[in-house]
Amino acid sequence: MSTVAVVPGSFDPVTLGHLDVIERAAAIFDEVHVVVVHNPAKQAMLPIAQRVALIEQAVADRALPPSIIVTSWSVGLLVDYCTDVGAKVLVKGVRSQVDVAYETPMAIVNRNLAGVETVFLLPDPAHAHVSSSLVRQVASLGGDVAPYVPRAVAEFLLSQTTD
Ligand code: COD
Repeated sequence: MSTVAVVPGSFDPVTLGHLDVIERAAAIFDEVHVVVVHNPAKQAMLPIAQRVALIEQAVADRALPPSIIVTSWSVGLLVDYCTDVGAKVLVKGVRSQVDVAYETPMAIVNRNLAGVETVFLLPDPAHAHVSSSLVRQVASLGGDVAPYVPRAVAEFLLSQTTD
């Protein structure tokens, strides 16, 4: 039986830390759905469709496996998406105790709601300090975000500031 996992996030924008988690999830599971979800607690920078397009481009540029599917979800619970695609596992990256504290209640609720387990992956130390909010801040102040994001994202953000 093939194993399906969902890697959810705001991905606003996708970073090298996210890509590392996506790539490692793809090495463990047969099929990985990268799902862009609106996080109401965060002020969005990019439209959802743009975030999906940038992840698709980053995955293609890295020649990551075709078993990675990139999409978005805005209707109801994330576990409803998991049930729809037959995913029994959510994959989250945890960089710190703050991430663990944020993710643990959601993991318990998602298991209670639909029997979906959450697998936590520790970050690659090279990217453990990277977050989308850091990238948004550096980009908005005109700094170089290339060390933190896939090439497609760096080029897109540069094009936005030079338009
Ligand atoms: N290295 C490793 N992992 C990282 C890194 C990095 N450098 N940066 C981020 N991550 C991880 C995060 O810890 C997170 O697991 C994931 O990547 C996505 O991060 P973000 O910042 O893009 O996305 P978030 O944290 O804003 O996304 C939160 C979700 C929208 C996924 C979350 O709120 C969620 O699961 N919502 C579900 C809504 C729902 O159904 N709720 C009811 C039941 S709980």
